Amino acid sequence: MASCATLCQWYDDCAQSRQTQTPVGPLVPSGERFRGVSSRISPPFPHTTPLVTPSRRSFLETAAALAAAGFVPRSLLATESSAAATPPVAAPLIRSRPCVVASANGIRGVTVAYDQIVAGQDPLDAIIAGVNIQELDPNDQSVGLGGLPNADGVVQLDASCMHGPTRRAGAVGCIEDIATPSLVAKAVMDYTDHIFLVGAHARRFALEMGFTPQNLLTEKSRQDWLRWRARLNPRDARLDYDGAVQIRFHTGTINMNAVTATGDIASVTTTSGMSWKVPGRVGDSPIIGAGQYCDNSVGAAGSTGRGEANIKACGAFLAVEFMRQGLAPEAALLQVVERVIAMTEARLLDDRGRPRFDLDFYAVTKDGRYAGVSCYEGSSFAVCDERGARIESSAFVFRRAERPR
Ligand code: SD4
Repeated sequence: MASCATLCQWYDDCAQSRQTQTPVGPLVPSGERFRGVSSRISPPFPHTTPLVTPSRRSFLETAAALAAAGFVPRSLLATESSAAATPPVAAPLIRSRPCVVASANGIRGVTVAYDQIVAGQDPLDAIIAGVNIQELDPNDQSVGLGGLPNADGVVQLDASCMHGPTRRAGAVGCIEDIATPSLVAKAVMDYTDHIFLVGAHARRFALEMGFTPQNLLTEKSRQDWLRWRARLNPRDARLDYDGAVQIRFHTGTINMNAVTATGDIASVTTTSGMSWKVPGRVGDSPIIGAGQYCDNSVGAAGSTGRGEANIKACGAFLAVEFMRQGLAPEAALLQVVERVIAMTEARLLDDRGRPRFDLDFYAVTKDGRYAGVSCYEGSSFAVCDERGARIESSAFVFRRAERPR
């Protein structure tokens, strides 16, 4: 347990950095008009309580509580004498409860990521370790190894990530032969002055960085592709599709977002995109601000589902902006879905304005609140916090029965 003197020293060392923290934006009322319901109720005006600058006394109480719960950073677990020898400098202020939120297929990953962040691991490293589980799982046909291929039978992957504390981002689009594009996106972030590499050059960059190429098309995904090929409409995946029977497009993706006990935030999304896509097609997942976004002073958000619908609304960025304005995560995500629908062309809406596609969003705030929201009732998401890993029902805009046939 950290001694009181050590904690006081650390608190005082933080005082100066607290002066410079970004203020929270103005409040706006939450979106009362939405029809979605959730199993959880979020406080409507989350930022009426300041996120920063607790009193010295409340800081010590918080630190003691976090220590008891096992959340105190390793740096605080020093003895009095070792603290004197190496005084902690510029240590971040504790102001959050650790939380990891992801698409439902991230249920294994959120546990891994959560364990890592409470052990003091960087949040981006932690969530990338979480999504690597799905990327490397040949049975998950929505990401990485075993992902469903494009129309040519080639697995092309997209991924992006953001690191809140350093305000950096990385992305790859249409990369082939590398099972963990999330790690390549992070390598773009870490080792180049760029943000986004695509296609053959993204692959070449990965090889230069030491990634091992492999055939990502599993036998199961190849058989699925062959079945689709056998029933291919000549104009499949093109705008003049004539309504003939076709093998359904499949979608799948993993988005994961985390906040640590010290309020540091990160986000990542990785995918094989839509199955049977036009070769070269890039979805929303690798687009910073669409497939995922994070701002260390506010929170993070990301998406799964029809990328073409999300890209035009910059959904992840918009969600973070709504949270910055004071909306709770669920209200923010419901507003994003409403915006997506407002930006959708008529051919993808039924005669009552309901979308003919699925789109889900996930978000976490700097103080550890979270939400998942979907266009239609029936979706779920994965979350892990001090109560453990679990699947929760997403809030929604339309009831299941309202979905166009
Ligand atoms: C894409 N958003 O490529 C991805 C696909 C997806 O669940 O998330 N599917 O458009």
